[in-house]
Amino acid sequence: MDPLVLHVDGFWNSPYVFSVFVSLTEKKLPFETRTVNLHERAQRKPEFQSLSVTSRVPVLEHGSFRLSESSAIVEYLEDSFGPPQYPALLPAAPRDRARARQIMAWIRSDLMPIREERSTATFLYKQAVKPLSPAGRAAADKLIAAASAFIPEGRTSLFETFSIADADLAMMLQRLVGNGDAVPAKLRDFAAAHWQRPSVRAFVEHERPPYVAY
Ligand SMILES: N[C@@H](CCC(=O)N[C@@H](CS)C(=O)NCC(=O)O)C(=O)O
Repeated sequence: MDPLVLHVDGFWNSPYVFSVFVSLTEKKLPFETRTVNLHERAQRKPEFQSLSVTSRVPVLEHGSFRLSESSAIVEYLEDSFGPPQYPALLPAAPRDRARARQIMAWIRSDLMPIREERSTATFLYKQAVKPLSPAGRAAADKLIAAASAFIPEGRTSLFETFSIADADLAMMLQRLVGNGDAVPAKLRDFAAAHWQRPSVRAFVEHERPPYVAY
């Protein structure tokens, strides 16, 4: 098999890197990681620019093929290493697959005040945070309403089996849960269940250098 190399941010706190790292780990694929120190603007170096084209992490190398954009990488992994030989990242039923993609696209394109006021560094590096601003609270309420609608009652997964949309949604909810913001019990249970998942632990517990704000 062509070797797989994942280019990650130096602080291991990119939610997009997280999604791809968890996908590779769930599929039990052997892969190496290479760090790109964004705070040193290493993404602008010509060698990374030519590799990534877009100068952002994550980038997956699979042999001579290079791909950026986390959702494209997840889909590529699912197409290249699909079930039944490898564990699935997306549900099998078309409507569930579409819902998973909807949630993934929404998480990547909305809720900016939460991403700003509750950056992943706040809980992965345990930084002090201020109370949510009115815009942050409005975004939190929107996240809580949508997640409550998406997650079926009595379940700690979106669908019958794990999907990468679960991990993405858990990471977004963890921004609130991990900072002590009020979240309904159903969503806390959902986030806690996924936070214990071995693929998620492997990312959360990965060694990190001291954080430098940039
Ligand atoms: N839509 C992209 C977002 C990737 C992204 O924003 N990566 C950030 C790190 S979290 C990055 O590389 N920033 C460096 C830059 O934009 O210069 C994805 O899903 O992969």
